[in-house]
Amino acid sequence: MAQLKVSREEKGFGLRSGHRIPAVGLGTWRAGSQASDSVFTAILQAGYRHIDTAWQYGVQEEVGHSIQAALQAGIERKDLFVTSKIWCTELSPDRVRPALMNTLQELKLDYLDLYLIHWPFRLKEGADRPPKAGDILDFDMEGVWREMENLVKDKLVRDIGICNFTLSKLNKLLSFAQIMPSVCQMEMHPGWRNDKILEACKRNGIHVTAYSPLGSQEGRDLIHDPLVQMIAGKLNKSPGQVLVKWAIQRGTSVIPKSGNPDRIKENIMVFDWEIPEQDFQALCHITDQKRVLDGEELFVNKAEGPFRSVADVWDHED
Ligand code: NDP
Ligand code: 1BO
Repeated sequence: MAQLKVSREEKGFGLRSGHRIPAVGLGTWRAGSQASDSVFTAILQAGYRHIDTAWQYGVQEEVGHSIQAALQAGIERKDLFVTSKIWCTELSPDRVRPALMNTLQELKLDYLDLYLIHWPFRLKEGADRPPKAGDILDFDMEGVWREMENLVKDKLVRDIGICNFTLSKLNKLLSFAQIMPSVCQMEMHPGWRNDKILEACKRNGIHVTAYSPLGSQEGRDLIHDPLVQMIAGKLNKSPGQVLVKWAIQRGTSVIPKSGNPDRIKENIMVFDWEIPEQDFQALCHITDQKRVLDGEELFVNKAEGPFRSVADVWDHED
């Protein structure tokens, strides 16, 4: 895997639309009651300009509150990059625009920088976890994407994209997209490199954002991985910084979540130093590769329905 240099001045990556995405953003999944303070700290004290949220996280109002506070403190809207995601229950063409309008209202914004399809599966409202028979509905990917494209045409969102796609779903989308996805957001860290989708996105000019870059909460404990710790010690950086920097050196933007002010600040202090090639490559060769977010709880019903296993969710591509 070749490394990619991120512009030191911009600290971001260009999108095919001509817009730029900041290299480091703040994740807000499971931020709960800390969301508002975290976003405030991130923007006004740590210098983040990229916030990643989603309707499903239930924190958009708190995120919006702190974005407003940042704007009132003098940060310009054009300098922020705000991402949100459409949830599975809204994945029918007639529900796309109302879902976006609700998200804009919660965030107190008049446009989003990036709107993503959160997962490429349509769930019935009130679907159980795991889903029962009939909870997973047909997903009209083309009809939904057309409506996402219309949001761009109407300047309600600047870029559109996808999350949790497989190669076969990506190819299907590319066969009818009139506006290409600018960004594909996927789980990526040294314990789940996800190389195939990264390469496919690069071939198609789609920028990739790495989610769960630290292995996620109660996921994979990469912070205490001996290799990560060894490299962190050698570079006099924290394990979290090494994981964030590894993602950037792969050419991906990255959205670590933290509710702790010190860790929020630490996670963005990843510029003006590099992981040396040998250490970068060592992190690229961890053999125990496994997803943390495999979608089992959300989509798998072993007895009935379209997804009887995690392999079904991922189109048997792993
Ligand atoms: P991360 O990999 O960002 O890990 C978050 C965990 O790491 C938290 O427990 C946090 O604790 C801890 N942490 C943060 N910084 C450090 C540090 N420097 N040292 C040690 N521990 C640290 O997990 P997420 O799964 O939250 O992923 C990040 C973001 O990606 C999400 O918040 C969300 O915005 C997005 N995402 C998108 C998905 C999608 O389907 N599109 C799926 C999953 C995530 P603490 O808060 O106490 O610091
Ligand atoms: C269930 C949502 C996963 C985090 O984006």
